[in-house]
Amino acid sequence: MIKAFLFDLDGVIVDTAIYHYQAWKQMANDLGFDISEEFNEQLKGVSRMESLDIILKYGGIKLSEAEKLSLATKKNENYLTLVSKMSPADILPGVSDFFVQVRKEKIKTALGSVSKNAKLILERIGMLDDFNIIIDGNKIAKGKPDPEVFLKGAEELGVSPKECLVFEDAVAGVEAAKVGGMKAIGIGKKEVLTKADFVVENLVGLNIDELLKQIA
Ligand code: B16
Ligand code: MG
Repeated sequence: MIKAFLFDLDGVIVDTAIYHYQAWKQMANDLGFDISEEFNEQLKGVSRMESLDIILKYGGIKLSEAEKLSLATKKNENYLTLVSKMSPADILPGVSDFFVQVRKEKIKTALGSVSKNAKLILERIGMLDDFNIIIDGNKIAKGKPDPEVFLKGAEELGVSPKECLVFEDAVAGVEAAKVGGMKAIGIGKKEVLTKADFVVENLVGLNIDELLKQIA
């Protein structure tokens, strides 16, 4: 029996991937190379420092830890400038209606994001109060596909992993949910999110009762 829904942030509630991409692209360009939007796909759900390592490897650049930290800080400043303009209008289609159902059905909710900026983004879009628990990059040591972020969410909500349903758009996120012993709804393409228990394009028109039947 599912008692709690655990939501990823980027790509499920809001689309911040485009801002992460713009800020990383700026950094890469400053270093003398470029990254494509396709390349950016593999950074979804991956932590800030891990993302930086992937980009630097791609650009064939080796740096000291101090230099890397300085680049990550600068990227984050640029990213924060971009997300500071976000508002409730940036909530992805179907999300608000879905949360009306979630409240009606009295399902517990947690946010499970590896972003250290998760709270700030929820504040910008006016959804801070929609989650009983927020697990973000400041509370975890390991990023997805490690299940830590979702297991902590379940623990703080007082439910077992098998009572949780995770909503994820990233391959690494679906993997994290499954490794944690949870069911996962993939948001995106079936061909990409192959390990999800059920895949939907987005949350538009999604009915909770029907969804739970699909994964029973
Ligand atoms: P920050 P999620 C993730 O959020 C993003 O998908 C990923 O691209 C980003 O690198 C990561 O957060 C860290 O974000 O730099 O803000 O700490 O998908 O887990 O909600
Ligand atoms: Mg995501």
